[in-house]
Amino acid sequence: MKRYLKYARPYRTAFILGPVLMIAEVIGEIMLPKMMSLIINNGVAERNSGYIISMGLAMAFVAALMAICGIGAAYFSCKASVSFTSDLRQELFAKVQQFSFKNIDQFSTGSLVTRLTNDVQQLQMVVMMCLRMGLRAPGMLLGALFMAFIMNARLAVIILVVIPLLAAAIGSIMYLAYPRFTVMQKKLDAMNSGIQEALTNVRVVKSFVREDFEEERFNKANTDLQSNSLRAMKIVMATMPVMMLAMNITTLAVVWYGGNLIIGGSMQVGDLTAFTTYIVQILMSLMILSMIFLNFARAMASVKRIDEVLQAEIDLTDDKAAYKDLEVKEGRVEFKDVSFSYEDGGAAPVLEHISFVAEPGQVIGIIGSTGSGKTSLVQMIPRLYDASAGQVLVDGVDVRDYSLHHLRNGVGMVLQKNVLFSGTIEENLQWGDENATMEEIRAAADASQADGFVTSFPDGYDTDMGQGGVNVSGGQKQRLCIARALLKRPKILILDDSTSAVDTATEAKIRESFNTALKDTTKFIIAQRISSVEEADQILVLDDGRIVGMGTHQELLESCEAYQEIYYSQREKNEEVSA
Ligand code: DCP
Ligand code: MG
Repeated sequence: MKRYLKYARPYRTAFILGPVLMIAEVIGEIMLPKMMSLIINNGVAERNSGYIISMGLAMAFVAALMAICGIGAAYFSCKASVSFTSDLRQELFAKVQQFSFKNIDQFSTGSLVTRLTNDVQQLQMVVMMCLRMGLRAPGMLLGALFMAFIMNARLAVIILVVIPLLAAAIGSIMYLAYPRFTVMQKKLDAMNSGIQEALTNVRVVKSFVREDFEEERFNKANTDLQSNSLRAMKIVMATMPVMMLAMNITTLAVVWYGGNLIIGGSMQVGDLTAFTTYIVQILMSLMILSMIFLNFARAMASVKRIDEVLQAEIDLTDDKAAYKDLEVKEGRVEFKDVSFSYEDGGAAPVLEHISFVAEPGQVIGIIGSTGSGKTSLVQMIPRLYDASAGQVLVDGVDVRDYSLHHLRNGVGMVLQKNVLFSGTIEENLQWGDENATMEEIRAAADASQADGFVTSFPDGYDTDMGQGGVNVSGGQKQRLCIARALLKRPKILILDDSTSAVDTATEAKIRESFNTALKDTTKFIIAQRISSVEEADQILVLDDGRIVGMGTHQELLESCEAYQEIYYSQREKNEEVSA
């Protein structure tokens, strides 16, 4: 709870004013029935019209004050809760942005979306409710109880019997509701994840004609959420009628007993009217309290989920970096007996005993069958993941000793599964360098063989990209992604299968321009085709997480069996094609 005070602090005025004004309203609410009983007893019964008018005016004044305080209280409570949760959401978003790849693997995107929206919303609702009702309900309860006892202690005893019964009922309702709300939020997660996946990949769904399947899957998640919501709501629903029943029975008992007292002459009529109002107020405040508790139970389930995000330990930070100001200058990369696995101490390592050196300006080709660990290997250079054992050095310094900012600025990476963002092509390329001039942008696009097709578009660099870059071809998208990485002018450039959708002739041109435009940059090129890495200064051949061959194309052809296999299988295919 303490953690959340931080978000409340900037809005403390609203947080205090809301409940304070509310208390003023409650005092008025308690005074009114008493004033009413005075009118009946002293004005109506005594036929004193002067008294009725003056007391009536006083009541109107109190009512007007109450209205003003009520509006103020509602405004400040609303402002406090909305601002509070908006800050919280901002902080959550910032936290998720800091997440390492490993953290992201742990939460599903759908779950994160639910946590940042629905769960925060639940919390906002309960904060608002607490501010508006949290003091009002107990205040009214105590005030009305006090007044009732002053008026007629014997009659008030009836209430004392009802309260513990109701309290027990509310307690058990909360006890039952909390776990059900927790399950409900989980189901909401599942449904959101389903929507997320199906919508982002709607094209794949369509191409496999899996709409019915997806609909069925969604239907399942949706009905699951429906039944679990009903299960939770059923309990909430029960609260209201139970409270109403208690209220009616108590009122009945009071009127019956109080009526007898009036007939016996030991109570005035006006007192009984006031008394029944107090009874209603007491039971109402109990009802409101039970609602608050219920929503509290629900919000607690949400707070726990929000907490999981806020408390998630970011396993990849630069807190312990020894050289925070160091920037990547040369681009020399060295792996020293590096092993890696995605789960700590879990399954068999994905990479084992990797050692090699890439000198500045060199081209390093990486080749190997799918799943051999190529992507995993290069991801350790910009610290998207950390090595489980051994060291990755850039310019002779452990990557963990750089600040993440400087390290990643020095490394340009085109991910295997890359996307463009909504916005123009120019804006997308400016991700690499937000201050890039048009000439620089064109130069980068030229090097990645993108300038040609971009200028052929009617809007050129102002062409709007669909989300994820859907309105360009796969090969065009890859070339734009390369241009974006080039604009960073990185010391180390990593292309993870980034030209797989580009024809060999264009790919050769891209490689050629690298030799002139990026002479000093160390380039890692992951590829499936031998032709993509043939001219590399050094080729690493990966197999099942181990380096099974290292050297130039010629050396490997002579010595490395795995490389020969790939080479001859691809040559045969090429011959088949040309034949
Ligand atoms: N792996 C994993 N968790 C991830 C990513 C991968 O457990 N988040 C596993 C799957 C593979 C192994 O790691 O068995 C190596 O995966 P890579 O992505 O490194 O493999 P490649 O990049 O070599 O494969 P491809 O050529 O298909 O891109
Ligand atoms: Mg890969």
